[in-house]
Amino acid sequence: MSSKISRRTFAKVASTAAFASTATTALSAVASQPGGASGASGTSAQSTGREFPKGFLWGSATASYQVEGAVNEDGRGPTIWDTFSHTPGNVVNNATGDVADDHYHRYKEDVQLMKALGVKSYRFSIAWSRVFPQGAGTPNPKGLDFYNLLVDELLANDIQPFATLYHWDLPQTLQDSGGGWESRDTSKAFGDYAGYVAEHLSDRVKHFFTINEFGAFVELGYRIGIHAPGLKLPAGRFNQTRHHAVLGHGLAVQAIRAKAKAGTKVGLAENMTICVPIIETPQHIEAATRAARELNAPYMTVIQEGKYTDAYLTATGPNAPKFTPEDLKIISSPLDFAGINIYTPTYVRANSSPLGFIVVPHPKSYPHMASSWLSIGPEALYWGPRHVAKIWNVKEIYITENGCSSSDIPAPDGTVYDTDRVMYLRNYLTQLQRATADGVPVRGYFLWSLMDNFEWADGYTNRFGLHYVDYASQKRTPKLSAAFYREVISRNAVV
Ligand code: PNW
Repeated sequence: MSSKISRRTFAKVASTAAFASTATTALSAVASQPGGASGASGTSAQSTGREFPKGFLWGSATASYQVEGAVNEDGRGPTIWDTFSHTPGNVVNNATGDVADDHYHRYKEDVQLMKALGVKSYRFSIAWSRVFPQGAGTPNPKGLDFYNLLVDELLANDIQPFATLYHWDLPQTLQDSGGGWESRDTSKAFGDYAGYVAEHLSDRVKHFFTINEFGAFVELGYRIGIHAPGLKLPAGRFNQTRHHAVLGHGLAVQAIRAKAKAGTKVGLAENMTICVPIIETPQHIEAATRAARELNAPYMTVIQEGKYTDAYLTATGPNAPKFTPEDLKIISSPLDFAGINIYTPTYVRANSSPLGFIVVPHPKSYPHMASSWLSIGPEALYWGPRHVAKIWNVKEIYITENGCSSSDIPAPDGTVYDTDRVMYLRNYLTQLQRATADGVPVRGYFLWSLMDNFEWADGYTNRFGLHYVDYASQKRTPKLSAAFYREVISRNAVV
């Protein structure tokens, strides 16, 4: 290298000019043939020892309001996200989910994207207000029809449907009548809706998730106010809202058990705080394990244990939730599996405080993906399922979401070379493989997301998809990460 060119300049010139400009290839040429790269060839990656267990279920995920569009079709009732996104100032560029990915009309094409990836399962959510436009009362058969069609299309393509019953699009009527999840009536209505859906879909849908991310929609929607319904409730009312959310989950579990066909399984999809020991020593591991119980006290812990931890009740004091022993029994109704959404780590160390742990905040220089909250910590995918298996003896675990946002600008050849997403996924999957190798019973993984979509308050600015969506034309184009994921699936190994 000429001494006049700095190392950084050299790297930049080499990567952008010399190589990228010759990359006229489509992604099919980037990825090797399925299964063709194993073995002793000097050019193939070594994947021996990085395999996932036989039968590991690879999938991808989306949610109704983020992809469907068609908000005024076939009798769908308005939701808190329609109201929130249509209120100026709430979402970046005042974007809404009115059209989103138009998945409501393009679901067949989208199932083909899944088929090309090789996923064997798809996690989608059902829009409550399509099925019960008023949240309760008279069902709307046309609303359920869409999910009947989607499920049939998935099964015809050998893809197992995993349905989430609540991914944040609460019928507006329930918000108007009693303050949404602030009211026990919403918990009750949710149970009834869940039972109705299970009754009608469980001949073909064998896995249901009750609620997606208590830890996000309750906190962001009712305490911080940056998600629908945009409230900043005082502590007492807020903690009661948390309680009604877990109660709604429990009522839904009971209703599904009562109405679904035999063999139907039910669980939840929670974005637990993932406590990672700062160093893997016995003391820090023990501290992280204690932290995992305490930092998830209002949701996962009460669901698994049927009690709020003493520390949670002490900390909330006069603002603690009001509940009966019967509530706790409902909330902790036995589950068939646990789903965990995992994006970021929370580092924990042992200390001499009464609880025996303390959270170590991320330093200012800590790296994150395009979304500023999305701190990179692959070990979260090891410690999350390990804690759940160890603390609560859960025998069947799914990673119900993992993935990342990236700037995703198409190259001149039209492809998004999202090497940063591939880096993120490869590192996280390495830690997930480590968990399975250690005997943690992780049965499947749903990558968020199948395609770019409405990213809540960020609108369409943060892209999480394996497929790039041109929102003007609705064209979907596989990114480099789609080719990577296809390779992982076909080899059932980290590649
Ligand atoms: C999850 N945070 O949301 C949701 O389940 C998806 O609907 C969403 O698109 C995806 O993750 C990516 O954001 C989260 O601020 C939103 O920590 C925010 C946070 C975590 C998860």
